[in-house]
Amino acid sequence: MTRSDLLTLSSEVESAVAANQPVVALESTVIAHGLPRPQNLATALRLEEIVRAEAGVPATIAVLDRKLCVGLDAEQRELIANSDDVKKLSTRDLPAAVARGWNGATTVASTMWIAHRAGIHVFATGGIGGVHRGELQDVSADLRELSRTPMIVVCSGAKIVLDLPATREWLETHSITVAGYQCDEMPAFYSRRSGLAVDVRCDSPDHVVEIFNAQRKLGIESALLVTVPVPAEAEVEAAVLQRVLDVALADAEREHITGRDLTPFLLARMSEQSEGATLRANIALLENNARVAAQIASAL
Ligand code: PSU
Ligand code: MN
Repeated sequence: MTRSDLLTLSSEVESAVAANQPVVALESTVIAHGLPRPQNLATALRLEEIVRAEAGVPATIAVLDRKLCVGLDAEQRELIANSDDVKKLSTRDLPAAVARGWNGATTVASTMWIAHRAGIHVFATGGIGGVHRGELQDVSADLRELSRTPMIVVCSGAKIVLDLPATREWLETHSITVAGYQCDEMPAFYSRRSGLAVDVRCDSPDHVVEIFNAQRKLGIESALLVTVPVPAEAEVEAAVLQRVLDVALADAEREHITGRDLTPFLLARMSEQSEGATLRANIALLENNARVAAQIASAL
């Protein structure tokens, strides 16, 4: 079996890629492990609708029945959202998932890996993984994949649960250009501000495309990270955010939560503690990022 036998594009995505139409890749870990039921399935559907409303073709990615699936049908989407037997698969897990027939949702890292090989150039997500807080050197594979995959990744910065200054430094060291979409500061997921500068401000999809094209001309093989702040009306107030973050981090430490379970645990705990305010922000920024990504894909 070759790599292309493993890669299955839905017919819609396949013809859109072949015809150079705007396609936006979407990840599935946020559906399976990042959001609670039933909002997860509703959000997955909504993100696809938003991409379509901007004349784009959505390509949600997951691993099902030993295939890297690009573009899911309704049944596959429901399985990812509602089955208890869906693993969180990062790039390192793809070989085992294919060999053992594990069904799984893809993270930012593995979604990029697959989307790039499917010929897709634009990907929308919520927040990327990064350098975790604390003593242990827990660095998300999302960062490494960003450093070696030439794609436009639209997000709201790195997740607030991370060590944001350390994550910012990692992006710089590995030559990942960070653009601020209508902002001068990297957003911090549920919050519009981080105090960390972006490398360049982009005010329109065309500005983003100009930089992406320059990267290609220069032969720079890393991603262009386009950071978009959460819409102001959904931003979580700083004091609330600090309180729920402190509780979540302390609970994770006490319960010895580590590895792939850490991010989903922290997000769920913050949502409980904030009476859903962080969940509302998460959904709002995902929707907004899908829209911006589709506009960028159209401009490309
Ligand atoms: N963004 C969200 N919710 C999420 C994630 C991103 O709004 O759940 C997921 C992404 O799939 C990302 C993963 O790749 O969290 C990072 O996990 P880790 O820190 O274990 O690498
Ligand atoms: Mn990790």
